Amino acid sequence: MKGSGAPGGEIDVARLLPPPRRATSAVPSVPAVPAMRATPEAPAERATAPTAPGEPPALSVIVPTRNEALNIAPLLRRLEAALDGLTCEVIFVDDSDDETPAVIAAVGETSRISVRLLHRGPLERVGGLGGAVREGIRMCASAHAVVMDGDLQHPPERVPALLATAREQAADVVIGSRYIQGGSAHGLAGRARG
Ligand SMILES: Nc1nc2c(ncn2[C@@H]2O[C@H](COP(=O)(O)OP(=O)(O)OP(=O)(O)O)[C@@H](O)[C@H]2O)c(=O)[nH]1
Ligand SMILES: [Mg+2]
Repeated sequence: MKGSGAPGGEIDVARLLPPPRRATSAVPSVPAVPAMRATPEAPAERATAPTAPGEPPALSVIVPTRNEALNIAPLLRRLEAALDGLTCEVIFVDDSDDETPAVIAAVGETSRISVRLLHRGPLERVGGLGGAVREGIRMCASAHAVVMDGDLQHPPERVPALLATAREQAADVVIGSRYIQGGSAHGLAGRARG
């Protein structure tokens, strides 16, 4: 989707990131949240709904977004339904030039899921999509993170199965693939792409 008008990012240093941690199947205690300066490497985060103090969420969902305004509400609705009963945070790492960050903030206000937003301005978009995923992983409060696209090509309904596999097998990485038994390319662009 294309749009216009770059929304400004209000800087809130009170809601900055936990230190990077290696994902394991064990759920760690909550680390103290250090103060960090906003830099192009670690931009300040705007949180629409803070992660509850105390226990970390069971799952962090990282969604890189670039001009996905129309997809945010359906994505969050489907995640809410799919992850019902699970403590969860959704971290949007957004490099949009359209109204996507404003939509994330608005939808996040009423979401059952804790919604966190890191909007990167035009000069902060280190590494593009890959850099956004890396930032999202750095931000995770949970020991388990799932990365999914914001354009509804990755079905939120599959997330619980990914988490269950990670837990059951103590796996470091679990992937969904169209090539495994029962896999499907439904909704994806090209037959040849993985
Ligand atoms: N933060 C961030 N997100 C991006 C960037 N480029 C793409 N994205 C997001 O990353 C996800 C995947 O991007 P797509 O362009 O759909 O990539 P794709 O699924 O491989 O390609 P298509 O098959 O054409 O959909 C989507 O949620 C995009 O909004 C970027 O530069 N920064
Ligand atoms: Mg896509």
